[in-house]
Order: sequence, then structure tokens, then C-alpha cells
Amino acid sequence: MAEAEVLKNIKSTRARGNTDVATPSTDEPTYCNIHYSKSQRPGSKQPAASNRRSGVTSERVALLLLSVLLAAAVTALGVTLHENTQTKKSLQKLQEEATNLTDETCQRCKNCWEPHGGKLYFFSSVNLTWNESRRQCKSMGGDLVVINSREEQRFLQTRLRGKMEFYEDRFWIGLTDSQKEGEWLWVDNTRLNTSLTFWGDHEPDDWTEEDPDGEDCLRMGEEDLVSWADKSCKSPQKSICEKPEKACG
Ligand SMILES: [Ca+2]
Ligand SMILES: [Ca+2]
Repeated sequence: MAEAEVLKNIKSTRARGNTDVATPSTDEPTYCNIHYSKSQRPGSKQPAASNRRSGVTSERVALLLLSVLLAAAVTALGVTLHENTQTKKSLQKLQEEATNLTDETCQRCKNCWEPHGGKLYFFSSVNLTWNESRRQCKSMGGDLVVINSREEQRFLQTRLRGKMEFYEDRFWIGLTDSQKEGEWLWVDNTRLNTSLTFWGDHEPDDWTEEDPDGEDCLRMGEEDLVSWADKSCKSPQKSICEKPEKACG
């Protein structure tokens, strides 16, 4: 209630019900004013407490909302992680089955392996990372192919021509610069002979758009003789395995 209204109420009560009371001195209204202004003046203590309560309630509501949102986010994250784990497990199982199937049908020397120049070559149609492809080759007694001559490059390229189904359908070979950027090593630990390279246009470019770690493994396909390109080692690709012909007696 405003100050002016309080003063008015006090004066009208005394005039109606109690004539014995002396007429208030001119100081009384001032006293009343002081009384109200110290203890109950509108806009003083009570509204402040009310504001605090209102503030506390708002904070509680905000905290409650944040808790609900946090719980929802944690639940969503948990579901996503679970789904990712399940997907990875399924993929891993499929890859293992594919590898086992390849092992069973291709470990024998006369199946799948193509002889050429004293070596045997296996063209894997399973898309795996560079490391997984290398493991697959090793499980069959070989390794990713090392290219030692122009003639060998030409042979492989001719063979890929009939195996590539689309432009990005490429094959890992046994060359990587994953140990030190720009220093290309074959899987038999020999350095790349810079006079015997078959890089495509603008390659190697260690492109980081697809993978921030860059491109440290080499894949090849059908592009005349210049068919090499560096690629993220994590990218799933087909691959070419090689082993000496004498390994099969
Ligand atoms: Ca690189
Ligand atoms: Ca590249």
C-alpha cells in the first residue's frame, strides 16, 4: 500500500470511532510515516524477500531444466555409443569371416594366386584398411606387393583393368610413409627408388580433408602408368598381395 493511502486510513478511523482521543498533532502523521518507513515501507523489506524467493525459484527451475537436458544428453550419448559399438562388432565379424573365407580358399598355391615373373599375386576383393590388408596378405604367407620394375607395374595395372568396377575402386600396395612423412618405404623395408615411381598428377599430396592425419599409404588403379596416389591408411580399399613362387614349392 502506498504511503498516502496509509495516512488516509488512520485519520478516517479516529474520526469515526474514538472521539476521546485527542486530535492528533501535526507530528503524528510524520511519526506514522517514520514507523512505516522503517518497518513495512512498501518496496522495502517484504518485496526484497519476495524477490529473493522468486529468484531462488527461478534458479531451481533453471537447474531442474538443465538436469533434465543433461540426463537426456547422457542417455542419447549412451545409445549412440552402444549403436557404434554394435556396428563395429558387426563389421569386424564380417571382415573376419571374409578373411577366413579368403584364407580357406586361397591359401593353397593354385587357387587365386596368379603367377608372374617368379612371383605369385593375389588380388583381394575385400575392402580393408591398409594394416588389415597387410595382415590378410601375411595370413596367406605373403605381404602387400612391392613393385620392383616398370614391367611389374605394367602387369599389375593390366590386371586391375579387369577388376576395377568404378573409378575409386583402387588397390593397396606395400608402400607407406607412415613412419616419417615424405619418406616412402616398401613393406620389405627398402626405400622407394625415386627413379621408379608412378605417381598420378598432383600426388603424393598428403591430403588432410578426409583424414586430419593425412595420407600415408599408397593405392593404385588403372591410369596408364601413372596410377599411384597416397591415401588415408584408414580408408577401406581392395589390395594386392605377393609372395615368391617358390613359397609354393
Ligand atoms: Ca603422407
Ligand atoms: Ca593423395
